[in-house]
Amino acid sequence: MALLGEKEFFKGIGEIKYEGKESDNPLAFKFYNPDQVVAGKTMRDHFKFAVAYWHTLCGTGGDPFGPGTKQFPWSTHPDPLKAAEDKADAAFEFITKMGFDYYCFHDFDLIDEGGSLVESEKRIQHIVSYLKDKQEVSGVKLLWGTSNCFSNPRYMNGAASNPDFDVVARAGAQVKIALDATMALNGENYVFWGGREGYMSLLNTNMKLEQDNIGRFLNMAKDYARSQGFKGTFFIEPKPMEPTKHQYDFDAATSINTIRAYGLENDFKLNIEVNHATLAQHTFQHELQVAADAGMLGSIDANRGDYQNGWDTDQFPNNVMETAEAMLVFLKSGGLQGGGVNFDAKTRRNSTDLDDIFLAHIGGADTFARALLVADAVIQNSPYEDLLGKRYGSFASGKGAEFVSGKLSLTDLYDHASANGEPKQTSGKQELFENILNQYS
Ligand code: XUL
Ligand code: CO
Repeated sequence: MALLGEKEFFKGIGEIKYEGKESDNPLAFKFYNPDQVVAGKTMRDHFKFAVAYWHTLCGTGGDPFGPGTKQFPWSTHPDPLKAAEDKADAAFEFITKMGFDYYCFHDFDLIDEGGSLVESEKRIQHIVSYLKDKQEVSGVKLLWGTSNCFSNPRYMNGAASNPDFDVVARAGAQVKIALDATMALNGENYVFWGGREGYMSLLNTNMKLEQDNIGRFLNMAKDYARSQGFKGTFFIEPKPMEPTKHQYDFDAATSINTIRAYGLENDFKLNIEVNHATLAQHTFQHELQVAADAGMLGSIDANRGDYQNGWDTDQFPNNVMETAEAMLVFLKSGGLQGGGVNFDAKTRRNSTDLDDIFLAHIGGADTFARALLVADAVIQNSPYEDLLGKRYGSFASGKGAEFVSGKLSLTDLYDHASANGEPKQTSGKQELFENILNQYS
């Protein structure tokens, strides 16, 4: 294959194809049929599936109790530039074999950080020009870029929210370089996940100054990118905790407040991650709905948590029924604005074969595809929409409609209530709604 150059990292694995649910081939899609049209769009266009560089190419499975377990045949070269090129070759081989169109990265997933800002920038520029060629040859595109302002010890007290201006400025320089890289690669969006933007103890924290500084910082990043011609959308990715106890962008509602409080609503939307939603004690579909209702449903980081664990396990999605509830919100709100579905997920530490990475992404894509089909069938063929409409039918005509259009006063409510006596009891029919979802799955 011309695309692969001399090296092939995933030997013995060819292009992953759709073979339908009767197929016994583990290395085939059973439900994700990229060209199948659902609700007026191909699955490929609905999802814009992306591979997350940090997990898939960099994550060898280390955890607080032990080192990585996976032997990746790339990134072994002693020269960091060559190691980064190998990693890029592996990335593009993988993405192309999966038949996906997109990838996402943090700056220092692409190449190791250098010993100084100047050296780091040189390294990033080197790998960006290498990736540019790979994008051109393969047709793979950059869904979003971001900057890792949370791993390096210099950010232990935060990046944009750091109490020391020198660190804030250092983060600014890093974000400028990451924005330049994203723009050079025609990145469609840029993400801010506030890794250490939060606090552990209020005793040593000036919360107002830290949050206002984040607002100033985001505005600077936006102004710079716009001045360089960037047309894409910026996303904030909410997360309630981990690494800090109190993250400033706790959930969708909190992040929407950040966006509005600092005048960013024309440029920023949200990137909603499943496991971050559940850590915030919300469902994924709740977070999608909050974002959609604000006109800010931009992108998705697909994964799942574990119901018995209270941390960010970043497992691949596999729950069709839960994802179907999310796809109902997705379809009814018109999909994602500018973003896509990025598999921010990692294989388990004891999944050590290279083909496990394929199996994981196949499972994730099939889960979303099957869930989309369920949601579409529920909307198109079931009594669901009718039932939902009827539940709110009292606002469609008469006094209810006048209330919705703002024509009534509190005295009008009093008059209506006085004339009508005790309202009749109306069942919420939750079990019926749940049964419909089950029936159409
Ligand atoms: C962390 C997380 C990040 C962001 C990008 O939980 O989700 O990988 O997606 O920084
Ligand atoms: Co994420």
